[in-house]
Amino acid sequence: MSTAAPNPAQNPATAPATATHSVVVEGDIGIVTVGYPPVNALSRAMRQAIVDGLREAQADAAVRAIVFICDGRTFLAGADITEFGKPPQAPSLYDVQDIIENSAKPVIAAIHGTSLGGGLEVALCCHYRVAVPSARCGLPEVHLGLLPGAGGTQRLPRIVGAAKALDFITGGTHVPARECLAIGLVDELVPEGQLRDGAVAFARKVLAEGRPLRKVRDLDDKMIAARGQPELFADFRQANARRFRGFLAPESNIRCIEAAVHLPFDEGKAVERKLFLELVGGIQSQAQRYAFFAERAAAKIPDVPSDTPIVNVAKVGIIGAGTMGGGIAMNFANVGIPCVLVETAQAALDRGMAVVRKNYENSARRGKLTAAQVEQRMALLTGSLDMNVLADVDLVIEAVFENMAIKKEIFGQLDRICKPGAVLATNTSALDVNEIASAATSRPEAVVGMHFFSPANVMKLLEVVRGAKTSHTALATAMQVGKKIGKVAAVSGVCPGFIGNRMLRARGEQAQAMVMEGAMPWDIDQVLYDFGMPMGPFAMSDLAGLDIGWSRETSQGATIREVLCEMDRRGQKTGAGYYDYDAARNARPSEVTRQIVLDFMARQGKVARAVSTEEILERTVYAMVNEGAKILEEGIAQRASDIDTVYINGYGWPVYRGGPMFYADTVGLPTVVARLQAYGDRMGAGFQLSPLLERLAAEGKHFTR
Ligand code: T1G
Repeated sequence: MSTAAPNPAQNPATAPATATHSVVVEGDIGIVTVGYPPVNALSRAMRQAIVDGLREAQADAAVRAIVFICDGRTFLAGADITEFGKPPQAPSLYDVQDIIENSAKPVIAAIHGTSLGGGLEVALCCHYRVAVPSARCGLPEVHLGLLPGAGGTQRLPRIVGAAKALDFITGGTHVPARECLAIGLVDELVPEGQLRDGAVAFARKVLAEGRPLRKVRDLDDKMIAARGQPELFADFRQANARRFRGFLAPESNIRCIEAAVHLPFDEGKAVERKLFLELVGGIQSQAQRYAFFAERAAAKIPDVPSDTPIVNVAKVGIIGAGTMGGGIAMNFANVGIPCVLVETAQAALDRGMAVVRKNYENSARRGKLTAAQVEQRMALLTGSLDMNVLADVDLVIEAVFENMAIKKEIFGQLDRICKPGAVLATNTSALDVNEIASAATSRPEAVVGMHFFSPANVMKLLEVVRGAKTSHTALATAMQVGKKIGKVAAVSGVCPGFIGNRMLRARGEQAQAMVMEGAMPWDIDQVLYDFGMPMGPFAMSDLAGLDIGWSRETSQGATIREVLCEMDRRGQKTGAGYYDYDAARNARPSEVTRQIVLDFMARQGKVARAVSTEEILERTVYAMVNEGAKILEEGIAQRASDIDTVYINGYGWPVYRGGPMFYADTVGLPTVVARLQAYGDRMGAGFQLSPLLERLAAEGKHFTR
């Protein structure tokens, strides 16, 4: 258990010291190649390498045009994020760009892998850009709580237009090369695997056709055109208000693009600089940069050697074709891995397959997939009622409903059917993985938890649950599979609710308790919504259905939830739960629920009191933090930043607050402890302050640094 998140900025050991450059002259073309593994981030060393390479080529009389290309698996992946917050060092990114843009010889950027952030901003200073079809370009700074601070907000709109730039920059997506060609960002696609030669041929064409030294900064046509559309920005703001809620960076990005439209280049760049500096020093960007590294750190398991053998997962089996099973299967079909779904009844299998097809067809209707891609994915999914079809799969994921006896029965069968070396995973969200593994008697080491979140084909998070006997191979395989299917995987030990649900329960207990003290469900939800959560616990319960695990036969009206269910107020699906819902499922506070709560309190002799917004926030969030600290000291989570990665990717925690543990550090652990102690008995009989939290607070330490 380490409290500190490994941050490369603080672990210079992870950052290689040097960057490389070379200049090769082929006829009258100078090829400048630079490298700074693993992703060619624009560190000081890399900036220097680019400057040295360019100067060398520019000084060579034989050279009439320059191809700028990167070594390794990608073009420049942007500024070196580990350098933020440190004193700037020369050459600056502006220096690099000036040498390129003001070159007397045309400079052609040759793009492969990803050209991102400052990397694309460097390419935008080149006079031309070519790419291989598999390349992607993007300005993802908004995901770091920033904006493209090296002229990207001024140059990109001049090429793609203001409207496209708004989507491109506030979306922060990695745009495929073909689309970049279509919007003019790339001038030509060269054959896959022939980037260098293709770029040299393009450079020769530029010389042969006497093409100009085209500076993007001088291209004003599209800016002038946009001046005639004042509604463009207002409409964009309105259309995206919900998506940008709580974030500071999107508005700053929009203001920069507005400046590009209305101001001369250098004045627009000054606006960009001012807004960039405001963001880079702010807590939101610090939180989002922390989340970036936390997500990458979560993939590392300190005691599992990096050369641990991994099972090559070429075929997957899924047991249960229900909502979870179907969603999980889609993840594998999406990356081309064949998947067989096993059910107990044909009707259930058909229903499950039909839901999967409907999901794909919905994506096709929204233009996310072609009809051919839908068929391609469906062709990878087969169904069976016979467990023996799992004899040749490399990985099985059991996704049946939460019943220990049934799961143990299944794992006993898998133990007999599956080939040696197969990984046996359970998607349980709460049951004891060690007990399930004990059923696979001959190979408990092959059992691991792979806890997906609903909808499993959409939610990013994968909690990989490490059992007491789980082997390094099974664990590392589950983590790698998670990355392959586009999930953010984090390791959890075995305990009720693992990391995420366990902390959620602590929050829920405080929420329920405060309802019995006078706060209404919608008061509590509003506080967490304003804090940045997509919805509060009561709205979430109404969405999931209040009758999960409830039955009229056993119901005793012992909780408000039971009373609501007895009245057939079971949530959105019945048009009423904690809230009342209109036909469009818009929620509004319910007088019925208010009366139920007041009656309930009266029956228990409780008197309602005013519960402040501050108390609601502190008791719910600090209870989670306290539980997170316990999870850390028990070794259930490897590091505090894993807990934050779980909450950001699986529970809608606003990334601009960095996660519960990072947030607690920003509030100050002494304050968290003092507030929890101040609430005293209100926290409930079972509430216990985490010794780790108390100790760190007393020592002036933090969870995440
Ligand atoms: N700076 C520093 N380290 C970086 C880095 C970066 N930009 N990008 C990646 N790394 C590290 C990462 O932490 C990991 O380290 C290793 O490289 C491999 O990364 C002025 C302000 C390029 C798509 O936002 O999106 O430019 O864990 O595991 O899955 O306007 O990395 O091994 O120790 O993610 O193959 C804008 C960020 C910066 C792109 C590759 N750029 N990177 O994905 O590998 S802000 C970005 C990525 C900027 C300018 C502004 C991805 C990738 P470690 P990885 P991957």
